[in-house]
Amino acid sequence: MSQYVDEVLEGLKKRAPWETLFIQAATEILHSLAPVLDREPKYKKNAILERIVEPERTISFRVPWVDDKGQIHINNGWRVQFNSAIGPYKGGIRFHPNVTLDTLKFLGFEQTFKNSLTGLPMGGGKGGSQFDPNGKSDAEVMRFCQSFMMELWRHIGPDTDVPAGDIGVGGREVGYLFGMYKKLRNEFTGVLTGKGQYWGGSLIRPEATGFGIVYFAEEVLKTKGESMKGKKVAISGFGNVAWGAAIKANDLGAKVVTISGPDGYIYDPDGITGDKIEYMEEMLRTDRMSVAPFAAKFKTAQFFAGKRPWEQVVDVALPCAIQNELNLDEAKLLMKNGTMAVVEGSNMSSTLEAVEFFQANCQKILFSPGKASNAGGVATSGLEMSQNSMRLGWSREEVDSRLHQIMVNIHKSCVEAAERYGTPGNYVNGANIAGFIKVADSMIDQGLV
Ligand code: 2IT
Repeated sequence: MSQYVDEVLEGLKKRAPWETLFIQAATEILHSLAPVLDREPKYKKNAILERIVEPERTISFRVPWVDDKGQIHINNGWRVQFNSAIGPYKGGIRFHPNVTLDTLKFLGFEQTFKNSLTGLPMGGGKGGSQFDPNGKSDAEVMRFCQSFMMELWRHIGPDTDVPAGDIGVGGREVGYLFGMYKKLRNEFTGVLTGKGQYWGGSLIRPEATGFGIVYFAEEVLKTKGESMKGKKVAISGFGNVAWGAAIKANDLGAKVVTISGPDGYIYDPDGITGDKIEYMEEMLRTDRMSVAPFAAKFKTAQFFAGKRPWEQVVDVALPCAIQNELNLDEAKLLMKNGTMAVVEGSNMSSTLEAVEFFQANCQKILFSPGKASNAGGVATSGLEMSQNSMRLGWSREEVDSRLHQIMVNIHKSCVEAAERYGTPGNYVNGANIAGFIKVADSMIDQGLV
């Protein structure tokens, strides 16, 4: 069956050889599926691989906006509606200067499997723009978001496609997007998640991705009779995901010694706690490109310019910044330094070579792919959708306990699927297989559409 996998991958490379991120994501996922395809001929017979790698719909639009000086700018806007076999399209919107359609295809494809793993009825989608919110005024961000929604509104809806935040899209942006949707549609619905707490947002949604990563890491460590307590932890990034992970790692008694930005990383042997975590939010608001100010403010912290935190000797590594932020050399170094677990927080944090290395060494270093360990964010978005549909809101404790249970369940699904298909301890295979089966069987049930 690996021949079927190779044929489909070759087809993708031929159609769009420039889509390197999407091809990377597809290669990792499809390679994991070979044992399932061997056992179940129905997937090849129904051309499931050819169908699942093709987004159901891709919307591409112009986003014109005016800056504070009156100058006109044009950006691209996209929404990739990847797969709706198990629920409405669901996934974030990313505003980042490097975003291309390739980025959003990789993210939408990953999202399809991730959302399936949550056990909630959500299909996969992703959207975004190369608009760079860094250095823009609130008014400029508002005008951009409004212009973006002036096209997107006709393609989304609470039962069709429910976007949320991602890199560069937080509470402020979701607010501006929601406001314009509501005005155009004249409807107050749960069309976006990550909303403000007074207008339909779920408690814990801001923390959820980071909390979920650490809940997952705890489950991963448990398989070796270990826990987060007393562990030295390297986190990369300093945005929403890194922030939530740092809070929960501290809660569980671990010591967070690094965070990072595009300019380098911070090492703080005293641990990043309390007001240092609060300061991460302030830095993000000021300049998304730089963590250097952290070392100027906190005397125990050191700044390593142009470096990544994976050179530090730590027990647990949580990459929480962006795709391909951990390469093969760094994977080898982490293992050499005795790191017990690498639990991805960003989507596709590790390069394909690094993932293959981790898979080959999964008895020596535990490795979890983002689509499993960062699924707590979208899972809590799913809980926000449920609360919106019921027109009521759950307490922090209720949402947090559901989130925790979902992460425990995802971990269990990954472990069981990896064992069932002959690769125990391989969370990459486990996540891809468990996510795939639900989507693929639903596609078969619903016929060729
Ligand atoms: O990558 C992700 O899972 C997200 N950006 C969250 C998506 C969501 O719909 O909450």
